[in-house]
Amino acid sequence: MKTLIIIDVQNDFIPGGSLAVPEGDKIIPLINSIQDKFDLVVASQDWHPEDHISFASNNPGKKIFDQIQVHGQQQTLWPNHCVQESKGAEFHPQLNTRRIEAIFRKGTDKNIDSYSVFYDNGHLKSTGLTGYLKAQGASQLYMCGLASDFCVYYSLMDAFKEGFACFFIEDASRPINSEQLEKQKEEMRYHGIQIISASDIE
Ligand code: VGL
Ligand code: ZN
Repeated sequence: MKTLIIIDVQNDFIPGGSLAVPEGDKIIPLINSIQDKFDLVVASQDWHPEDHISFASNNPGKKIFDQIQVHGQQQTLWPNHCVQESKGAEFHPQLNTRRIEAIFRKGTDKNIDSYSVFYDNGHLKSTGLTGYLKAQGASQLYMCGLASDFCVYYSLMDAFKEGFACFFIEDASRPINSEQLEKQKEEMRYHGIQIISASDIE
């Protein structure tokens, strides 16, 4: 069963937002145009409390994009973004949400970040997405959204480990750092994740 997972198409990740991904707005018409090709459409939202550890403002003496250690893992510090119930956390108004059957929220624990929509960055807590998808009969997962090199990449890396056939829709996604994405694409190919364009979807 073909499932589309739309990752974090939220105002804060779109130009004008606090953690804008370059050209993040360009993918929205494309995402809208492919939704009807899928049996199931699911979306994620980055959904942080105001005191979230990933915000530079909550780490005295640190600046945006500094790296810190959290539970033994490297954590990039970000501008405040996707605060629960704020405008910035809402889906972009141009995203068509009519086909979205379930929304999974992540980054809700103030003490740990979560790039993947399956697990937090420490792989301690699951969002329940795997169980939901398996119960629905999902087998092929197509992912798109923002940002390619963070939430989309980490979600794909978890998804293939959970046994799904995975597809990265590159032109329906945009990265924060395109050099980083090139390295990650090598890793995706190595693990059998297919890198496709929206026009490849039947
Ligand atoms: C994301 C940075 C911080 C993403 C979320 O959705 O890719 N990136 N939080
Ligand atoms: Zn975040």
